[in-house]
Amino acid sequence: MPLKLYYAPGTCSLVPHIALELIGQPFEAQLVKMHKGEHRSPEFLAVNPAGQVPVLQDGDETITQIIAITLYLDALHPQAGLFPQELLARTHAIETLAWLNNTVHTTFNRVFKPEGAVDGEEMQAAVRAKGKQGYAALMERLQDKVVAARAAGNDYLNGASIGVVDAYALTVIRWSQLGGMVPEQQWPQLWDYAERVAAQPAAQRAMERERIRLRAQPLV
Ligand SMILES: N[C@@H](CCC(=O)N[C@@H](CS)C(=O)NCC(=O)O)C(=O)O
Repeated sequence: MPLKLYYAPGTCSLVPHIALELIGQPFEAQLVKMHKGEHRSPEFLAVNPAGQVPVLQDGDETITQIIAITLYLDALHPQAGLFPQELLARTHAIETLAWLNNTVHTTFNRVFKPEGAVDGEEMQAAVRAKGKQGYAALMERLQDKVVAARAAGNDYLNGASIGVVDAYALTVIRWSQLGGMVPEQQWPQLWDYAERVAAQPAAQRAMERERIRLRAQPLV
């Protein structure tokens, strides 16, 4: 039975989506229409009671959380290069992945859905403004990591070819536009990197299936 990924276009499920494309074996991609509230439907809540994507199913097993899903995929397909092979490089890739997941991603939530943090329009506007500031600082740090990787002779955060950490970096750089932050002029090296990642065949296939592009219209 092929692996099955529940995804919603342009969300963080793009990360395991690109990972599955890097593996290159057939998988089932199940669209969850979040804009129609399908992630809150009884059918989807039976799959993931948290009402979130991504979800990976391997037969009867259900796995959630990007870090767990991608490490599982890596263990199943160690030759796919989802993470660096060498121990310290691998550890630092997982370190960056955890930072993207627990810091960058959660800061974006404050920009995109401040109503999840506080009540009242005024407070929400303040949370969003603070979130945008924080996100800009995080994009600066992400660019530093990209520049450091290049200085060490690596085109990507994963090394010579893209891996899970690059898929997540691409996702959050794309979000910076959705959040109306448009850091392109301010961070040319970051956008040059995002373009190079997005141009990779596995990223292209996943983005085509999701019908998304790197540059998106701001939503907030
Ligand atoms: N920590 C989770 C984050 C998952 C997450 O935030 N998913 C978002 C899309 S990017 C979602 O499904 N949001 C819908 C909701 O929370 O209602 C992971 O690593 O998988």
